[in-house]
Amino acid sequence: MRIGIVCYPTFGGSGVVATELGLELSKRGHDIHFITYSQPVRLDLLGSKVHFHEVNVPEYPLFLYQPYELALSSKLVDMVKLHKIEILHVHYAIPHAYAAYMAKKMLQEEGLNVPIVTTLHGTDITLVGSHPFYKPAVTFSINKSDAVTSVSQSLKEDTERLFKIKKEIQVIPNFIDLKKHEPNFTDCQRELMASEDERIVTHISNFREVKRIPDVIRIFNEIQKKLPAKLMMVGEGPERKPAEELAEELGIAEKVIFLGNSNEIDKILCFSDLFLLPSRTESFGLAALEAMASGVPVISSNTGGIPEVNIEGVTGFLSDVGDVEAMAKNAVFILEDTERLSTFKNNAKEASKKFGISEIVPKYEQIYKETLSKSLVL
Ligand code: GMT
Repeated sequence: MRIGIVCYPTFGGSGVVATELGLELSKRGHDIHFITYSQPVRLDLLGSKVHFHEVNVPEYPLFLYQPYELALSSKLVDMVKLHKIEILHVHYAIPHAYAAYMAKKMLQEEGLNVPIVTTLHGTDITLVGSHPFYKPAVTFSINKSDAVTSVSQSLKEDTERLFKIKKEIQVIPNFIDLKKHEPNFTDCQRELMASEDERIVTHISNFREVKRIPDVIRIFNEIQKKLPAKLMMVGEGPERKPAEELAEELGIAEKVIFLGNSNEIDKILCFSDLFLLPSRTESFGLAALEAMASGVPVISSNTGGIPEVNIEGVTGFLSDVGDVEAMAKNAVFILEDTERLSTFKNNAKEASKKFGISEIVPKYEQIYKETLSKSLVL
């Protein structure tokens, strides 16, 4: 199949999932065309089956806001015609599903029928999409998609609760390339980060308010009172500076290492002992799954789709949002006993296997096939 993938190219779960999906589909023989405003961060491999088409938005001083949807829908029309793309898979409803629908209508005028698969990722529904300023457009574009998927059962339920959805939403969980998380001892440089007696606690995110970054620092503060430990903070975003200030204020700055964005999180996770994800809401928690695949147990909040990934008492522990005390207590429980830590690590790795890329990607292929055959009948 010739598949167009639209996503956000930046660090963030939806872009990561879209990129990994495209790469895997190309390995399975499909022709993949990424269409977005810059090359996706995890897309280092362009080849005969993986293409990237940049959406340019010409600046014009009359516009206070440059019209990205317009540029994207025009680019989709051009790329579908030029590369004979058969199906468009858009990740994140805003504004991708909307732009794809406009492209579809324009293409229909020329006698071309290109079905749209929309994958909902979370913030496009729970945080941004349900805002009254966007809601009618988001509802419309979901209902006009030929197929709709969500990355967790919880997100499906949220979408049905927040919008008037007439379309069936199919749940296809996020996935992981388990091979990337196999330990490679030449790359796993634990000794650069901490001494042998220290536990390594890690957090990876885009440092937005929804991730409750101050909770990460406060949980770690309690942990380090009980046992020697370091905290690796991976990512960039508006909450980074306040987090650095909080670490300073608590007197633990030298134990908290800010590493910035990384394309090699497997090389950080391989030496991590525990992952913290205390988010206010999380449709899935891809970062937690990546941690688990590297054999890292997870201390998280019990919100959204996280309980579909992190299993209470098995791969880690889940607590109410904001319950720093409980999260810290559970973290220490896992970290203080080497044998217990090792059991949690094994459990985490084992549980991640059900989200293996080869289990999940065929589900998308199936949806493409069904959607294409339905659209041929119409
Ligand atoms: O978490 C973010 O802020 C990034 C966001 C995104 O759209 O890239 O992540 C969402 O999609 C990920 C991939 O499906 C999910 O794993 C995250 O849980 C989800 N984030 C939220 O729901 C807050």
